[in-house]
Parts: sequence; structure tokens; C-alpha cells
Amino acid sequence: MIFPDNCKYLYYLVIILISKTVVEAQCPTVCECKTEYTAKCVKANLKIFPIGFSNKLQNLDISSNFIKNIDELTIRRRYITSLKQFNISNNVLELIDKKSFFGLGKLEKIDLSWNKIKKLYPDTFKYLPNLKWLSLQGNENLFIKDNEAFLINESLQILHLQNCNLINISMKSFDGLPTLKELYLTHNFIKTIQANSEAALITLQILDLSDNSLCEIPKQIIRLPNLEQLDTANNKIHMFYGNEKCDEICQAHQEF
Ligand SMILES: *[C@@H]1O[C@H](CO)[C@@H](O)[C@H](O)[C@H]1NC(C)=O
Ligand SMILES: *[C@@H]1O[C@H](CO)[C@@H](O)[C@H](O)[C@H]1NC(C)=O
Ligand SMILES: CC(=O)N[C@H]1CO[C@H](CO)[C@@H](O)[C@@H]1O
Repeated sequence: MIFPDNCKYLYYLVIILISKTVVEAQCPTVCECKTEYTAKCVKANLKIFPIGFSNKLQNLDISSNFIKNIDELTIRRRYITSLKQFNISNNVLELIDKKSFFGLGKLEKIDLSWNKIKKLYPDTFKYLPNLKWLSLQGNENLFIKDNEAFLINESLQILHLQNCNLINISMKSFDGLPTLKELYLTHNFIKTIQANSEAALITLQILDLSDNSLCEIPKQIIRLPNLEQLDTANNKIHMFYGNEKCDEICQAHQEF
């Protein structure tokens, strides 16, 4: 008999079509998703966050768009809580809610560079046990409190704060980041570093202060117990405290 066989093929065809539709439906039309784990929605003229992602999504690149805020429900309503890497660089983000990233237990890397963020709640990244890398580079009006921790998280290792128009830096601002290993502060206008915390930055290994307006580096910085690399090129430094450790760790091209 021929009929049941045909029927079988038809059955498979229907299954294939359905599963194809389902897979495609898991990618917003403005994005490109090579697998259900990745979505690229780059330079797509987006003003609002697209919908229709796979809930298995791990890597979302939504850079170079015009998205203005990520509110409390933006991410949760899209069921993308499996995210590991999130790139929303080069947008016009002004506002990130205190709870925008809550529940993203797998998130490791967040690129928020080149946006218009002025204010961040210290708890914004607090409940992200796997967060290792964060960039806030190029947020030119970012306000960093100097008398308390500006961000709190116990896993963050690498923080980018280049090109943020920072004028002075206070060690206390970094009090809430007890595992920080690399801090990039290059291309700001930093004139002073306030050494007002004993606990801050003790795990720091790399500190890049190049291209700023520093006249001196406080001894508390030079003596940070784990510091391996300190870059102070292109500053106005004529005074180095704690010279004994300086030779070991300073890079060659600084001016004294
Ligand atoms: C995020 O996207 C920007 C612009 O497309 C790119 O330059 C940057 O390298 C990306 N960030 C990461 C962490 O991959
Ligand atoms: C910068 O320094 C000024 C004067 O020393 C101080 O009032 C201000 O709070 C400092 N700001 C930061 C962010 O450290
Ligand atoms: C200092 C602090 O509160 N850090 C938080 C960062 O991440 C860990 C893991 O989720 C939290 O337990 C901490 O409370």
C-alpha cells in the first residue's frame, strides 16, 4: 500500500515545518540568531528592546542601536534569564533600573559602554554571582560617589571606566568590589586619587591610569598588596610615593 507511506512523509514534513517555524519564531525579525543560544541585533535602528528571543539565549549583542532604558521588566519579560553575555554598547541608555539585572544568575559579561548613563544604583549588579566583566567606558556623565561603594558585587574581576570624564577618584568608591583584579581608568581627566579606604582594591593586579592629569600617585595605590602592573603614562607625575615598590611595578614610559 502506498497511502500510509505517503502519509508518513507528510507527517515528517509537517513536523519539520513546525519545528522550523518554532526555531525561527525564537528570533526577533530584526535579529540574526545562528543558534538558539546567540542573537545579534546590531545596527538595527532599534528604539525599543525586541521581543521573541529563545529562552535558552546566552549571548545577546544589541549594540549600536537607540535603546534608551532597561527597566525592571525589560529582561524578565523576555524570558532571557540564561544570558551569559550581554552587549548593549553604543546605545543611548540613560536609565537602568535597580532591578534590571536581578535573576540573571549566569551573566558573566555586560558591555554598557558608550551610552548616556549618569547614575547607577550600587545594587544594580549585586545579585549576579557570576559577573566577571563590566564595561561602563564612554558614559561621559557617569556620576561616581566618592564616599561610598559605587557598585557592589562579590565576583566582578574586570571593570572598564575609560573615557568617563572622571576628574577625581576615591578608593572608597571601589569598596563594594572585593574581588576586583583589573581596573581601567585611562582617558579621563583624573587629577586626584583620594586614598580613603583601607579595604578597597586589595585584590587589584592591574591598574591603568594612563592619559589622565595626575600629579601624584598616593602611596596606598603603589603599595596595594597584589598590584602587578600600574600604568601611569601620559600624566603630570613628578612625585611618586613609596618609590621602593615603584621600580618593580611601574611601566617604563612614565614621566617623573
Ligand atoms: C560590544 O559591541 C561593540 C560594538 O559592536 C563592540 O565594539 C564591542 O567589542 C562589543 N563588546 C564585547 C565585550 O564584545
Ligand atoms: C573630588 O574632589 C573634590 C574636592 O577635593 C571633592 O569635593 C569631591 O567630592 C571629589 N569627587 C570625587 C568623585 O571623588
Ligand atoms: C557585596 C555583595 O553584596 N555582593 C553580592 C555579589 O554577588 C554575590 C553572589 O550573588 C552576592 O551573594 C553578594 O551579596
